[in-house]
Amino acid sequence: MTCRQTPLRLFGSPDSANLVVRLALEELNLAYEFVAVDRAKREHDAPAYLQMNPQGLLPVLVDPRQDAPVFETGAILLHLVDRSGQLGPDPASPSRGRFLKWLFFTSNTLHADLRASFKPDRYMPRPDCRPAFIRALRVRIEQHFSMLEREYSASPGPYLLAADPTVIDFYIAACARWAQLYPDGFQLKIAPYSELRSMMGALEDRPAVVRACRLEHIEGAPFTAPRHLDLPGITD
Ligand SMILES: N[C@@H](CCC(=O)N[C@@H](CS)C(=O)NCC(=O)O)C(=O)O
Repeated sequence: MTCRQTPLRLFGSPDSANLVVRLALEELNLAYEFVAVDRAKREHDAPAYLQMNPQGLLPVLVDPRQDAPVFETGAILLHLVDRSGQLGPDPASPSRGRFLKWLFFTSNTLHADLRASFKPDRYMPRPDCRPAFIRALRVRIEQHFSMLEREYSASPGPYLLAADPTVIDFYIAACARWAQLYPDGFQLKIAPYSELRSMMGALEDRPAVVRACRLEHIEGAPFTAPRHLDLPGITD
């Protein structure tokens, strides 16, 4: 009798935050099932989905070894690093603190500000205040990328911690992709951030990144020359 282990299950929609998790899963070569959630039909608001993530946000990772579904992109990434012992330093490593602080910065600050820039109406209901809100977000987001650019310049590179990528690089590259495509009223210009750009170029050459992007319906150079997806329901 063969005993088949239940694989990981990733819930997501093309080019949503699940992209980051997919990049890590493909790089780790882990078996997983992708469960498509139709954002146009607001399937992430359905009771069954809210039981997994009461925020109604993508992504969710169901790991049969865990006693509950995992949500929050940063938490899922850290879980995958700890589970696999790859794509990030272990807790005893001297670079663990550096790894954690930039992972949390990316999740709590960069990704959070980007989210507000994609949906400013949810954060600033008054339309007359929205242009000023968007301007402030733009300044913050550019400062975040400048800070990251300085950190990449200080690394022997091309990745944040050194010669090999960690989940942080995938997360930052995806944030840079979205910052160039989805903010309401502006697009980040990536050219001035040359270290970030070379890191993203190096990622684009990795077979796992090519595979993940194909599965997410992303065409062309996903980070250095991103293009909108021609699919319904992406940003609804
Ligand atoms: N802090 C969350 C943010 C996730 C997030 O913003 N997900 C978006 C897709 S990129 C989403 O589910 N949007 C649906 C909505 O806002 O209704 C995380 O890191 O997982």
